[in-house]
Amino acid sequence: MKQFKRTLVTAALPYANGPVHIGHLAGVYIPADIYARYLRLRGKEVIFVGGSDEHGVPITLKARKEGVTPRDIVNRYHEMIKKSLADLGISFDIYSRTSSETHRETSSAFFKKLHDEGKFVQRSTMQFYDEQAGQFLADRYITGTCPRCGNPRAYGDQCEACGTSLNATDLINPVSAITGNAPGLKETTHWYLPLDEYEPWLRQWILEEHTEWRPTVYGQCKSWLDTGLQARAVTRDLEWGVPVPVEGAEGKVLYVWFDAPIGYISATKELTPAWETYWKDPSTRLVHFIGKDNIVFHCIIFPAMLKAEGSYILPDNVPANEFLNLEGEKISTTRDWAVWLHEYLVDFKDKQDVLRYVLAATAPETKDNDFTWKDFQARNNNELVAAYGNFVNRALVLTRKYFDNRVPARGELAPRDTELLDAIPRLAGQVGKSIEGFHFREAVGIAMNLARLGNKYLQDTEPWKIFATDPARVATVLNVCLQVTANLATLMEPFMPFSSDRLRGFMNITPVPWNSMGDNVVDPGHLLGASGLLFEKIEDDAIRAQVDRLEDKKRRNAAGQPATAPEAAEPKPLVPYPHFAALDIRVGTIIAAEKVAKTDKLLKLTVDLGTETRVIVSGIAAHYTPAEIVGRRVSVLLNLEPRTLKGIESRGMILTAEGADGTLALVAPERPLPPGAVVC
Ligand code: B3M
Ligand code: ZN
Repeated sequence: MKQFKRTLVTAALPYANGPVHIGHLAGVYIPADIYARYLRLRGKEVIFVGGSDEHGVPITLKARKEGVTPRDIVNRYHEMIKKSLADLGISFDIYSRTSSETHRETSSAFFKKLHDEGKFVQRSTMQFYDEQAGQFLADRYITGTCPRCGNPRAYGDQCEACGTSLNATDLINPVSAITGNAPGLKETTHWYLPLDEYEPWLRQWILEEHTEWRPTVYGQCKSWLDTGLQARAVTRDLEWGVPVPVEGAEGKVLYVWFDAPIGYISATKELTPAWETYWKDPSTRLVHFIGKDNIVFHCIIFPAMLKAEGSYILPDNVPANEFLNLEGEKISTTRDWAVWLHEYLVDFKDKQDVLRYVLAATAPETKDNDFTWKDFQARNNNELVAAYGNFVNRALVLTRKYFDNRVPARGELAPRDTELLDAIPRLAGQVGKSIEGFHFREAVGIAMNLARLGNKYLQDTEPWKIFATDPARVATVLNVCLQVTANLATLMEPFMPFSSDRLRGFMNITPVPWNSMGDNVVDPGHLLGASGLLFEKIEDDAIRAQVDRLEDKKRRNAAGQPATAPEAAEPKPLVPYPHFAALDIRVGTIIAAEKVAKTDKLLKLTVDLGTETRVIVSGIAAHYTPAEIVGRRVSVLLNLEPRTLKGIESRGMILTAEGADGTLALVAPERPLPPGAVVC
């Protein structure tokens, strides 16, 4: 195998249109973090980059649905995703975002170079257009039946069911995701990457040179190559995105899947001035962690872009995971059928490692897998508490009890003792080999085996029964146990960093280097720290609450009620009184109302505030018609910074309330107060 000097680990950039859930974690972020942490522990040169994918139709669809701007959406979710991943211990060296200026410059320059070197083909074609919405329908703005697998909800650029990348005109029975109408066709010009020209090279690079890739990844690539590649448009008729940096491209942006992978490069630029060493020096190993629906973009399209550009290295491996289901059903954001990371971190405070462990131990590495709360509870109680935690706890408690909390000196080792001590470097080597082979389920299982062996050793030697008669033997047994315990803190670190830190605190030790794992890592006489429980039992009621929450979602979905916005359940952080007092909220009366063109969500309202009237744009067109809202009293937040929505300057905000079932109502005084009355 080729020798590399350093590793560049990337994790797929989550769309900043919603929180992350356990599917994202199991598919991408936990395996990537295990891998990056392991390489650091081995003393290897590694950087781990990620960030939010902030362009593309998923963002603008969400903004349209909420009647806000795409910038509002990405700012909300970028911070939420970044914080929740950090709180789970996903140890990015940088978590950036593709709306950054560095990314705009980097992706524009990348496109410009290919354009100026004639690597694109410019074509005018008929593309789907929604007359009522007044826009072209690209990517998720259009859905239809996948010509390859029959999935009825394929998107204009990809079918997530079979992973195939599509041109919108490939879809059968296409429908506009904006109005639901059957779309018309309208001529437009775009720049295409002629993937077909890279097919011979891709066949050689993947099918000949990367036979070591996961069979699921290799198989998908082979199947697309065997079907034959087509040129792919890398620009779009959209407003939100990186503007196409060439003449004649007004109103066009880079296709999100052209700019997003370049986000890995931009993030690296923001992280280190040595970014070119990572991206252009062939002694760097590039590894992309992704979900299976992203394989075509990371194994076919992005490599073709890199090849066309000519100065970059190519991915050495792309260990894509399959999908994780939840309680037997596909995870779904729209149906709110998910375990959201930010909610988990509140409901299971300080149990980050339990989720990391369970998702590593059940990772969908070779086929889709299923997360159940029952299994989550069982693995915590029967493996983390009963094996790992129990072993560590007894070793520490008995040492405190019999040897004044100091590591006892040991006597002659019995074969039983040597057998356990020899298992440490052997199993550590196997864990390392599994991680290096991207077999993380296997790796965490082997690591847990060392804890199980320790637990069994204690149960077999029963030191608590023989201390009165043979304290010297007990000293030897506990010395052996404490060597194992100190090694476990390192061995478990890639999977469960929080408990490893806690365990080292209990032992009052610095980390045992991975390359030094084995016997004699804690010296006789060493004073241990204050100990506690490494893991706590998870009781049935905590699991019942989660299962009930899912049952309730299932009922709401069955009744056709919209799912609760996951973030709505979250109480916002406390604010100091002055922050509230700074808000200037007044009573107003709506004196005129009209729909805003090119959107079905916004109303332009003229509001009488007593001493003045204002124009305010509000995202309530799905809930009120202009006719029925004129004359209504409203509460208006006056001193909100003005914003321009669809070309209209909106000065203020109409306060509304939304119920769990999606019903929306105006917030207004329940008595007839005059316009201008102060709300406080
Ligand atoms: N934003 C994630 C997805 O398809 C996509 C990954 C980009 S990685 C460059 O859900
Ligand atoms: Zn399909």
